[in-house]
Amino acid sequence: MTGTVLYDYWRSSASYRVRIALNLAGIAYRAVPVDLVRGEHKTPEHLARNPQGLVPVLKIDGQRFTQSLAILDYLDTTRAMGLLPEEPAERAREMALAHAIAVDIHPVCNLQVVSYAVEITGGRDGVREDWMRRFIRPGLLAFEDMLSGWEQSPWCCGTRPGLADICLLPQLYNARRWGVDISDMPRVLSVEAAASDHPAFASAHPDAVRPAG
Ligand SMILES: N[C@@H](CCC(=O)N[C@@H](CS)C(=O)NCC(=O)O)C(=O)O
Repeated sequence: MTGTVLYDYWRSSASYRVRIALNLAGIAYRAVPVDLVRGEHKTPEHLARNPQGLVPVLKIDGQRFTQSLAILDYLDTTRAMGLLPEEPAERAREMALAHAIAVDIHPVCNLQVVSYAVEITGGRDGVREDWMRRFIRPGLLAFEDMLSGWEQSPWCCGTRPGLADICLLPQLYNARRWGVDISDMPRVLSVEAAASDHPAFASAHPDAVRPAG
């Protein structure tokens, strides 16, 4: 295995997290799209990469990794990215922010979960949108409250982008995609503004990596 390869899907939040981190670390990579809508993540080829049948999968340093938070931890540790504060209490608080999104909001809004909710409600119009709004808005409101413990300048937890920001931005993309009202979340909105001006975040955005056609 040579070179860094990211198996991802342009709209996948977990993949978006890894793209941001690779960009922040300055690691060049080749993206191999795994189309979730076409079910390519359930093919034998992809299941051989990740038995969970999920993206992302990252090949790097001659190894293969799954689970975006584990991948972020590997990049942070091996590339000294400083994604988390060193002080233990601050570190635990920033991890809590990241987990509030990646462990609590994101899994219930995953494709297979929402598709099943639509299926068992007979495919009623609007179920997908209702489901997304039901979980994303309260989750982000709590995140906004959790941020009150930090001096924002301009990122979630200080002057440089960290783990919380890497988890937040993909979730905001989804919030906007599903019409979730975030207008009453000023701290979240200010992080979004900071990211829109940052090349590592901007070039990881789904619209910047969407395959042609
Ligand atoms: N905890 C995993 C979650 C990965 C995950 O759920 N990926 C989604 C895309 S964001 C996926 O592959 N979904 C396929 C499906 O739901 O069928 C991680 O952080 O990597």
